[in-house]
Amino acid sequence: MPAALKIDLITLFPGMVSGFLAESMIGRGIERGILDIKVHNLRDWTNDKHHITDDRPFGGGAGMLLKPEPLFEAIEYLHTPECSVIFLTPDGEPLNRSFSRQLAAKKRHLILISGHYEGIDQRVRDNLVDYEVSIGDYVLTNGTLAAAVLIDSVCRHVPEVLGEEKSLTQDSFADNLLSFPQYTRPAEYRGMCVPEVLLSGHHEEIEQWRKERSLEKTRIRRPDLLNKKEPQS
Ligand code: 6GU
Repeated sequence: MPAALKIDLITLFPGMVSGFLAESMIGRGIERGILDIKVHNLRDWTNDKHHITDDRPFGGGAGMLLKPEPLFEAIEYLHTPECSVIFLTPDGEPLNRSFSRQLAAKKRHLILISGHYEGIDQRVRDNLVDYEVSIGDYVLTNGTLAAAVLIDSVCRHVPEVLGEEKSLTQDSFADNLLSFPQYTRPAEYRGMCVPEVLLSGHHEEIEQWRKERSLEKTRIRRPDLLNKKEPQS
């Protein structure tokens, strides 16, 4: 059976994600053949002796840009008719749950490009890239960890990857509310007690308590979510 989702990541730093891809839900998804995730070194698509991938910007200025040739050749090699190409960049559109879910639901093949934080030649962006994505308002030294974040957030929406694990319906954000506090045994630890209501067995009261705690936390931390009509899912 073909994988539910195929992802090719092009990066200068493949070692940054090898541990991530071997562990936990993603690691199991790959092991079980549900995910087909390959990491490619951009240097493999250079043709010169020194395997140069970057150069100085025309017009001057600080920093180095990824050259167009290796990226064009890499993407042409990995391209399939159904693939979407995503460039991870701090000036991209902010990643959110809705976008991750859509990718998981609609796409069978993603090619991810991770660049220097200084950027890549605009011709790659204009001609090859379908989506430009950022994971937040801060700058990382390169996009490889951002690509790992995107992979993680998309793959957990692939139904076969989630498997027996917890349903996604109780996630933070599922109904535009942050999650309520949770406790497990022991009921008392070093004098710290679990809220009485959770031990009471009264399901309606428990639901009510959880809803109130969620609302309270959301009001304090993310009041912007309370004004949203539609849940992000
Ligand atoms: Cl996608 N790349 C880099 N280099 N920095 C980021 C980012 C991406 N998203 C937030 N910061």
